[in-house]
Amino acid sequence: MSSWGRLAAALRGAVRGNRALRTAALRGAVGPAVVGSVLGTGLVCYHRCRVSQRPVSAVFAAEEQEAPTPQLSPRKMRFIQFASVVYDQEPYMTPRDFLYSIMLEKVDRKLKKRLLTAQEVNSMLRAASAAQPGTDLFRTWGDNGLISYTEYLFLLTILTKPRTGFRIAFQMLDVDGNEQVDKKEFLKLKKIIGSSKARVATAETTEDGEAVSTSLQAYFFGRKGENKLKYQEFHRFMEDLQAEVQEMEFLQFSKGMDTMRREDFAEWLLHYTNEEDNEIYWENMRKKIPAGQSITFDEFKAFCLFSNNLEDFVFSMKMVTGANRPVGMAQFRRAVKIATGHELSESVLDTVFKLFDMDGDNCLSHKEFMGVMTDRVLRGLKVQPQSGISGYWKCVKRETLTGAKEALGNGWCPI
Ligand SMILES: [Ca+2]
Ligand SMILES: [Ca+2]
Repeated sequence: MSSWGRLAAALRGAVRGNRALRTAALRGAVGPAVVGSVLGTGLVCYHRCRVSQRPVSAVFAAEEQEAPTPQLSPRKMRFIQFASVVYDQEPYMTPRDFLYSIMLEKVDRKLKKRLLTAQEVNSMLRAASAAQPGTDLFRTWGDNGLISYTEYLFLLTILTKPRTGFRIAFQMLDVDGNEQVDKKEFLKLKKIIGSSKARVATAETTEDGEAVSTSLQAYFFGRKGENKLKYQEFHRFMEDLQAEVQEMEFLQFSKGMDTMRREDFAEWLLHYTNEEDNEIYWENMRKKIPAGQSITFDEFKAFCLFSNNLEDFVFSMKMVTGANRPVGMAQFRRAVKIATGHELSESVLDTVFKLFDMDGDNCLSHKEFMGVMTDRVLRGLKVQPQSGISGYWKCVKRETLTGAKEALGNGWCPI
């Protein structure tokens, strides 16, 4: 196995390792403090809603009491932590909650979850069915919308997938292969990535009716669920969502300005990495990166596109170097171009190289770069994945690789 082949293996190991670490860290952080804490509020509420089916008012009154240990995945705990509304005893995220869950490590909730009436939900669904596509869709919806847990999982996967996976994702949704997805097919995906049998049973009873029950369903299929979703619309939705989150992250780190300084970009790069390790990177930055240079939104977007294509990058890197050695900036640039079809700007490349080059040889080894990038890419996915969701994307990936293999012919070497 060549160096970059090992890198791919290491990358997979690192992702697993990081996930395990994160999961452990999350458990450590929330475990003792869960009851009576902000997160505990949601957990206790959710758990009791599900288990005892008691009225929500009684649940909220009982928030401070001890609760049995809930059997919830870390990702579900994260969903409940950020979800700010409850309808029919189920917690939901608003579109604003979803964006916050991507951008923020945790939410410091000062208010209780809002209990929605049927009338309020109807008005949200009406608004969602009339919404126009765009890169401000979720921000326009704000708190005026409902996102279910399974949709949250679905949206998270969209954020970190390369665009080559969009077509396959659509085809998997389009069960009967008629080039459009209807509401019934969309709900099947929800069952695929749903967390448990109990959850699926609930979904069936509440969602098999004619009407739509969440903002995404209303947006894709209309208020009565009668519309069909075409690939073009699906692709646009995925692109817009990626762009919307990128724009918000850019504005967060540029402090609302049109460009971000190179140190802001470095801060964004290191945002989701292990804090204990970061001081050495800041030291690198202080020593090597000149002040007064900035990065535009387009340069930032190109880097985001690249970070969603890391596996393709590893593959193209292997083709570019073909040997067991760290890579210089020129080779790195070329591999990025092959993997994404786009160039990274000089400022972005230079920042990446100077920040992550730990041994000062002006090259990046896989250890120097990929360890940090895998953390970076995981973003809101930093908890252990659902088996359903990873199974779905594993299938998407397998199909992508099969296509790549056909395209590359004999030159193919699996990573
Ligand atoms: Ca279909
Ligand atoms: Ca180096």
